[in-house]
Amino acid sequence: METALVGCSRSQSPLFSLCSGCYRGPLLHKNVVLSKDFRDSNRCGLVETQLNNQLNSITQPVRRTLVFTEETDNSYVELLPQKNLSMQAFTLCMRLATELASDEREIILFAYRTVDFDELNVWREANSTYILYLQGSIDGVSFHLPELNTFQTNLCVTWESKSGLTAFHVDGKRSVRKMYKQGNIVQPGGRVILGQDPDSLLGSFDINQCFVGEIRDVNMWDYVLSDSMIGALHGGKLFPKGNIFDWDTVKLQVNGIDKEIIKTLWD
Ligand SMILES: [Ca+2]
Repeated sequence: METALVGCSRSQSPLFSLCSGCYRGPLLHKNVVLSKDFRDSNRCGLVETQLNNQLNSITQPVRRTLVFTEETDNSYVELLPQKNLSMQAFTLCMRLATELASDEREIILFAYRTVDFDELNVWREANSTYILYLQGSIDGVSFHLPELNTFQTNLCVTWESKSGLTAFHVDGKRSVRKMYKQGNIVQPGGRVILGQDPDSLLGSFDINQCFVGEIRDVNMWDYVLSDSMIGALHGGKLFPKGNIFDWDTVKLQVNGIDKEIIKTLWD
């Protein structure tokens, strides 16, 4: 597939990863012409606005969707990160759809496990709260959020060690902020999987905790994205590439005895 280099900027703002790189993707619209202001600008706000306007005319590129069609206690998808998960802050986003009602059971949404700990886990609990756990699964921070349902929900969670501030975003709207694990550092050396809760490294799964439904657009950054960036991301207007996971390029490995129940679709 032909690739388009849509735009670059010389700016290095850490808040806008767009501003420190270029959009590369399928050449879907050959008539995109960047203004001289865009090419020469060092101001992220201007770059963001102009890129917004110009990307609005581009069709979204085709993306992978993982479909977990049935419950299993042995099959999962491993994500291979671009760099290790030694982090003092992060933003994790994903699009989820499930018909497992909250009064049925808990569901693991994202699991990063080291040998010793559930280092960074995200759950939808049976009482309809959402919980982030860092370094253990005892004292998580919980939020009351709208239900996941059969349509895709864009769920993001942000955390920063320095302040301890933690928040969820659902379809671009932020929850209240809460304090959690101030001073903690997410440790490297673990494995990231979707679909199962590992009680040991890549094992000890429980069929009553597995994910059933669809997952796509799993992106992760080792810094906190602003509310406006997460809102723009939800709207599909920007492409701030995740520097831990970039869903467009992340390597996925489907594993397990019943791995055929996990389908990879392109839509
Ligand atoms: Ca478990």
